[in-house]
Amino acid sequence: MTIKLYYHPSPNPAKVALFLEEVGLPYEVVAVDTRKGEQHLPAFLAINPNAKTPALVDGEATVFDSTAILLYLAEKTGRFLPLDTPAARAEMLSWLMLVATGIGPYSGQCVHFKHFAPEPKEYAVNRYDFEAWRHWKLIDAQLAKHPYMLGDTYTLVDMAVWGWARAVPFILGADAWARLPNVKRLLDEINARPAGQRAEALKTQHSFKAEMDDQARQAMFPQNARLAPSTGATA
Ligand SMILES: N[C@@H](CCC(=O)N[C@@H](CS)C(=O)NCC(=O)O)C(=O)O
Repeated sequence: MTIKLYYHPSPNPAKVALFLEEVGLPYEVVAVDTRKGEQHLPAFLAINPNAKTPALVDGEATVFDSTAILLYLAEKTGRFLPLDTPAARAEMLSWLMLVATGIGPYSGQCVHFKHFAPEPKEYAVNRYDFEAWRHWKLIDAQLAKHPYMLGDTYTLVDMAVWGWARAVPFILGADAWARLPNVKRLLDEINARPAGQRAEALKTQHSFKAEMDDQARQAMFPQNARLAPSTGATA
């Protein structure tokens, strides 16, 4: 049975698309248009109760959360993992979780407050910009030591970084690459790989809503319903 990838052209689903393309496993893309609220449909919640993309169904196995999916696919295929030693595995898990719990959430909140939140937001922008930069500088320093996150070999951790690296100018600002040259190097290298190009092309093969209008804000920022209309956040 063909693997189904529940996908939106965003950082977390992109990581998984890249892995699938790298290993050449056949898969079918199921578009989940989060700006139309499709992540909240009962059929999707049965696959991912967290109402976020990506999720993956592989026969009897259902996996949600991009990091869980990367590990699932790496273990299933035996590909893009480091050496099977306690030390190498410990290093892999540490960096993979730093991307999952640091890069992803802080970059996501940085984007939210810079680009989508109503004023006043100076405190939040300052915190999340600071924390996003702090995490990205850790990744850049790691990539300054060797070509890939875990050394000389391209692994699932690099794919996890790639998913978010594509969005760095939107997260940190147009001039961010001058301060993150090693992240940029990895991004360019993966973008040039055939699998990177196929993963990137997925967004052009399915139609997704681009406007961040009332419907999109209600679907993606449901917390705003609790705010008074005068804040401007509910529109
Ligand atoms: N920890 C989750 C986060 C997933 C996530 O935030 N996905 C975003 C796209 S990158 C999404 O589906 N957002 C829609 C929403 O928040 O309603 C993962 O790594 O998969």
